[in-house]
Amino acid sequence: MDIITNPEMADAAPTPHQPPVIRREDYKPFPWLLPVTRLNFELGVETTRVTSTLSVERNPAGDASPTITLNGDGISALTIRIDGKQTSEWTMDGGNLLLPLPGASHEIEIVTEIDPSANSQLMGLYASNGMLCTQCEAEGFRRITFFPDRPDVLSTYTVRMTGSQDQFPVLLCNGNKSAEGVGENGTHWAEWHDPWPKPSYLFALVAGDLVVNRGSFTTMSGREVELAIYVRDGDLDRTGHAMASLIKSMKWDEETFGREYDLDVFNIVAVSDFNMGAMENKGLNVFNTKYVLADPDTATDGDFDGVEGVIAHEYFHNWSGNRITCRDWFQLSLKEGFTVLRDQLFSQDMQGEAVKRIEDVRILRSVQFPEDSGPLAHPIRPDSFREISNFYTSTVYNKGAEVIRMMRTMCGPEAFRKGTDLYFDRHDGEAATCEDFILAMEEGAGLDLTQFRLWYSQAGTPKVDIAMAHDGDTATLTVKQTVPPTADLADKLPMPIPLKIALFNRETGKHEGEHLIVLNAAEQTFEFGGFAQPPVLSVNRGFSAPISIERDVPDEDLVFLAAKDDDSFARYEAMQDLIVRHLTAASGGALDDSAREAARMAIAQAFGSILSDDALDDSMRGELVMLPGLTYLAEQQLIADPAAIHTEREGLKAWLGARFESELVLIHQRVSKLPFGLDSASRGARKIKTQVLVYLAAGNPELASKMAAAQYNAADNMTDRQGALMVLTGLGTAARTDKLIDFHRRYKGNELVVDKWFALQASSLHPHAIEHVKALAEHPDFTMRNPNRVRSLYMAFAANPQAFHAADGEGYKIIADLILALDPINPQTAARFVPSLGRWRRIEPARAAMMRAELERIAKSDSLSRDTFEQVTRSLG
Ligand code: 0A1
Ligand code: ZN
Repeated sequence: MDIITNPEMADAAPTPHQPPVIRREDYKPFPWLLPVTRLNFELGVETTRVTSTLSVERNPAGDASPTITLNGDGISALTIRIDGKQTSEWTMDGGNLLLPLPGASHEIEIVTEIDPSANSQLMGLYASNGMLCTQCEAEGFRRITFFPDRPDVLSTYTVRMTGSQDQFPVLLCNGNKSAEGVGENGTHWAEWHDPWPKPSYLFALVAGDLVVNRGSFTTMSGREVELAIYVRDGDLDRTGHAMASLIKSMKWDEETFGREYDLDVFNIVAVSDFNMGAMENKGLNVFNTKYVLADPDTATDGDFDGVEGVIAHEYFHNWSGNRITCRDWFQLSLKEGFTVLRDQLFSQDMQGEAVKRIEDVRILRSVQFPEDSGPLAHPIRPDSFREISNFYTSTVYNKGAEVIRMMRTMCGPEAFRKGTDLYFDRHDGEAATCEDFILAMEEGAGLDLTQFRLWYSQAGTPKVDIAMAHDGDTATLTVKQTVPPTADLADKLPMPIPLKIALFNRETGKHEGEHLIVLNAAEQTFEFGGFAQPPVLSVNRGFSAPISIERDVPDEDLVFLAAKDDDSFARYEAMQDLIVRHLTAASGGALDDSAREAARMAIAQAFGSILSDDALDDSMRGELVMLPGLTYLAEQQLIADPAAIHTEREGLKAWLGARFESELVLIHQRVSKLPFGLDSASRGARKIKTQVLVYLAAGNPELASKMAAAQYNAADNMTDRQGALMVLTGLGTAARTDKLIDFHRRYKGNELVVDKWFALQASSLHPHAIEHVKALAEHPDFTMRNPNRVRSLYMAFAANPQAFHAADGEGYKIIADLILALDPINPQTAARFVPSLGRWRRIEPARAAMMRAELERIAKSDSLSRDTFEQVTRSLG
C-alpha cells in the first residue's frame, strides 16, 4: 500500500468518498471547439431518447489531444457514430466518455436514453407534475447527453422535440421557434434555433400542458419582442405582476446600462419543483413558481418584491451571464455578483433606495457575514471546490455585488457606466474572467484597482476600528483595519475600504456635506477642520463598504444619529448599533440591573423619537424599529450563547412593547384605516402594522392576541393575514389554533401558501415549536420531493433560534436526520442545511459538542453525495 505523504497527492487519488478537488489554477482551454450542436429529443416522462450530433474542430488554443472527453453523469450511450460510422472504440472514465478522434474535425453522434420521472435531484431533464423541464447550471447537461459540460465551450444549438400532443401541447426551447408540425400516433414536433452561441449550462427545454400570459415589448431600436409566461392551468391570474416586472426590467436595462434584448421571443416557465429561485437559460427562463405567481390574496408585499427582483435578475443575465459568460466556475461572481448589483439597483429605482438598501444589508449581514466567519468561508472568486453547487453562496452573490458596488461608489455612476460599456463591448460573445471585468473597469471607469483586487482573493469580513479625537477646531479620525484569518488563508493584507462619512454639528443637527475616504492601509488618520465642538460621526453611510465597524462612541451619539441622520441607512445603523451593543453586553452577562436599565432607556429614547417622527414614512419606520436578528447578534460574539441572546432580545422586546403600548396601539389604529393598495404608503402601513403586533405580543400577549385575531379577520390581503398569523402562532391563545386551521382550509391546494403555513409554525416563538415541526413532518401535505416544501419546514426551523438551539440538542438531531434522509433524494438541497450545524465553533461549548457530534454522525455515512460530503468535511475540518 502506498503511503501518501504529500497532502496534494491526497487530492490526486480520490476514493469514492473523497471526490477530487478542482483548482482554479489548473484551468486549461478545452482542446476542441464545437461550433454546431444538434439535439433531437423523443420525449416521454419515463423514457426520453436524446440524439446529439456535435460538429467538433480542434481548438488551436488547446492541447493536441488524440481523444475528446465528453462529460456524463449517470447516463450511458446506446450508440455512438463518428463521421457517420458506428464505433465501439470508446472508453469510460468514471461517468465521462473518452473517444479517440484522429483528425482535425469530426461529427459525433451519440444516442442516450433517460428517465425524467426518476430524476429526484432536479438536475438535468426531470418531470414535475407531468411536465418535462430541465435545469443545467452548473453541471446538469451531462445528465442529458455526453458533452464538454463546461462554461467556456460555446456552441450554436438547433433542437428538435417530438412528443405526445395531449401530454405536451407546449414545446419550448432556447432561441426562436423555426418550424413545427404534426407527426404520427398523436405526436407533434417543434424545432427551435438559438442563433447565439452558448455554453451547455444555458440550455433549456420545457414540454407540458401549460397556459400562457402573453405580452410584448418594443426595444430601443424598435424591434418587437413577444413575451410569454407559461404556468399551470389555474395560475394564470397570478402572472400579471411578473409580466409587468419583466417589461419594467427590459426598459430599465436599456436606460441604465444600454442593454437591448436580442431574440424575437422571451419565454418564462414556472415550475413548482425547483432547487433554486430561477434560471436564466437563453430566451427560456425557468422559474420556481414562488418567483412568478403573486396576487394580493396569496402573496405578501415581500413576495411581490421577490418576484420583481428575481424576474429582473434573470432578465439582466441575458447580458451579464449569457452574452458574456464565465470562463470557468471559479468566475461565477463575474455573472452573479454583477447581476445581483444590477437587480438591486433596479429594485432601488422601483421601490425607493432607502428601504431597499437596508433590506439588502440585512440579508448580507445575516447570511453572508456568518458564512465569511465560519468554516465555509471562501473568497468571492474561490480557488478550489469539490462540488460547484456548494458555491452558489451568499458570498459569491451578495458580497460579489457589494464588491462591484464599491467600485461604483469610488468612481461615481457615470464613470461606472463607461466601465460596464467597455466590458460589454470588449467581451461580447466570450467566456470571460473576473480579471477581465476588473481590467475593463480600470480602463473604462478610470479606477486603479491594483490593491482592490484583494477583495476577489481574500475571504473574511474586514473589521474596521474608528476613533475620533478633537483638538482645537480639528477632528481627527484614526481608522484601523484587520482582515480576519479564514480556513483558507491566515495572513491577510489590508484592502481598500471606501467609507462615506459625515460630521454632524451637535447643536444644529446638520453637517456640511458628505466625504468619501478610502482606507487602504492597516492604519490611517484623516483630519477635518472647522469644528469648535467635537462633531458626531456618521460613518459607512449607505453601507459604502461590506465591513463590520467598531466605534467607541457614547450612546448619546447613537441616539442623536438614530433621530437625526439624513442618510437613512446610517440612521437605521445607529439604532441597530445601540441595540446590538446592549444585547451583546447583556447576553454576555456583563450588565447589572442598573446598567441594563440605563441602556434600555437610551434605546427607548431613540425608539420613541422614531415612533413619533411625522416626517418618517411608515415603511422606513418599520425598518428602524426592527430588532437585529439572532444570527447577526450571535455574530458579534466570539462564542455565543443563543439561549442567552434570545432571552435578552425577547426581554427588550417585551420591555419596549409594554413601555410604548399606547403609542403602538395608536399607530395600529391609524394605519388600519388605510385601504389596501400597492402604493408605498399602504405598503408602509402594512409593514408597521405587523411590527406593532410583534412588540405588543411580547409586552402584552392578551391584547396582541385580540388585535392579531382582528387583523386576521379584517385582512383583505396576504401581508396583513400572514403578519397576524405569524404573531398568533407564537402565542398560546385559542386564536392560534382557530386561525391556523382557518388558514390551511382557506388555501388548501395552493402550494405556495401552504408553504407559508408550514414555515410560520416552524419559525414560531411557541415553546413547543419542536413538537410542532415533528408533527408537521408527518402531515399529509409534507413531502421530501419538493424543495420549497422541505425548505418551508426545515429552513424555517433551522433559523428558529430557540427551537433549533434547544438545550437538549433535539433541534440539531432533527436537522442531521433531515440531511441524511434528503441526501439520496436531492443532494443539492440537503447540502444547504449543513451550514446551520457548521457554526458549532462559535457556539457555547455544551451546544457546540452536540452540533459537532451530529456532523460526525452524518460524516460516518459511506454513501454521502459529493455536495454533502464537501460541506460536512469542511465544517468539521
Ligand atoms: N444562475 C441562477 C442560479 C441557479 C444556479 C443553479 C441552479 O441549479 C439548480 C439553478 C439556478 C441565478 O443566479 O438565478
Ligand atoms: Zn444569477
